[in-house]
Amino acid sequence: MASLIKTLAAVPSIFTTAKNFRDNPIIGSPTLNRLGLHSFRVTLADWIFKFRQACLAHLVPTEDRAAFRRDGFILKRDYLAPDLFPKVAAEVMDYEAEGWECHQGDTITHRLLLDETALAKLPAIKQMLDAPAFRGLMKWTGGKNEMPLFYIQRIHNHVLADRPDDPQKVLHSDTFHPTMKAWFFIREVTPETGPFSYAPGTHALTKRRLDWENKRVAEMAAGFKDGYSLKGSLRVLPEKGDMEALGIAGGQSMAVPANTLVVADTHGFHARGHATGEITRIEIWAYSRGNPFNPFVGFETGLMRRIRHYFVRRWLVSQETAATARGKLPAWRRTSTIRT
Ligand SMILES: O=C(O)CCC(=O)C(=O)O
Ligand SMILES: [Fe+2]
Repeated sequence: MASLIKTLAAVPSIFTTAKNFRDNPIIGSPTLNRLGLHSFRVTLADWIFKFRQACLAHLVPTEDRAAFRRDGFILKRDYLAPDLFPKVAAEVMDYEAEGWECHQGDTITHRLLLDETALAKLPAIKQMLDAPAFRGLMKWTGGKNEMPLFYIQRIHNHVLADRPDDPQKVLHSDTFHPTMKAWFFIREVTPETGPFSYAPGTHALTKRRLDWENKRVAEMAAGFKDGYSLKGSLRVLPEKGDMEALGIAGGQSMAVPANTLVVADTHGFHARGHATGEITRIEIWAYSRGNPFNPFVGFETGLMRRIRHYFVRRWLVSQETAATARGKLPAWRRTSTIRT
């Protein structure tokens, strides 16, 4: 009875961002997925994303749209003007505030939310984020008439001794639908720094991709265990023959100079490259994700943005409180320390 109630309660999640094959009895239902539930969600979300992007196409030059459609990412070197970049870089390096860090494998990801309070102290970063061309690019690539969330992000590679490898270093897709993340690199990203890497063109929803996903979903229902895949972020596992099945050779490594912007659809296959030793990558990072089944591009006012930031902070605090109550460490831990 309890499991029937849990199953019925999960039905509406079909039309949300829900992606957990292990914990959600509808999303992970072998019968429903055999009948085409996973294909249906992936395909419908892809159509709706393309529709929303079409509504916002006027915001972005044709060549940028063509690159994003072809490759699943846009890479722009020398992004900021020579007078603005050093000011933005200095603000990023010097800004101190309470932040949050996540330990995954032997990596620490540290984030400082760029909300109204932060941006009031960071005029050069604010100028960058407010520029109409940048705003247009963020909105179109995210398929929403609203700006993503922005953070100052530091990736500290190999800082946690005796821990397994960083799971972000395995080629993966973040979720079942198009979703945007962006990185604006403040310092040069050398091959040693663990560059972002992306397999060009893998955002495209081909029959080959969908067949591979359906096969993996069926394998998981039959007992195949890969933790992150089960949680809805499908991993490309070379030992399972996934590279051949998908026809991909691997990620293109984005070892790039400072002042480079990368905007990617992380439904495509990507990873954090392997870093050599204890080394930090630092960037302004953007994250855009909404309900993939919402056909409306929406809009955003200053007040709505403040409310979003408030909820981000509230979520951070509540996951901390919930974990502490269970005697566990939270996924995101509050910290005032900034490692260099
Ligand atoms: O930090 C990176 O290079 C990529 C990490 C990643 O997979 C993600 O942010 O989705
Ligand atoms: Fe990812």
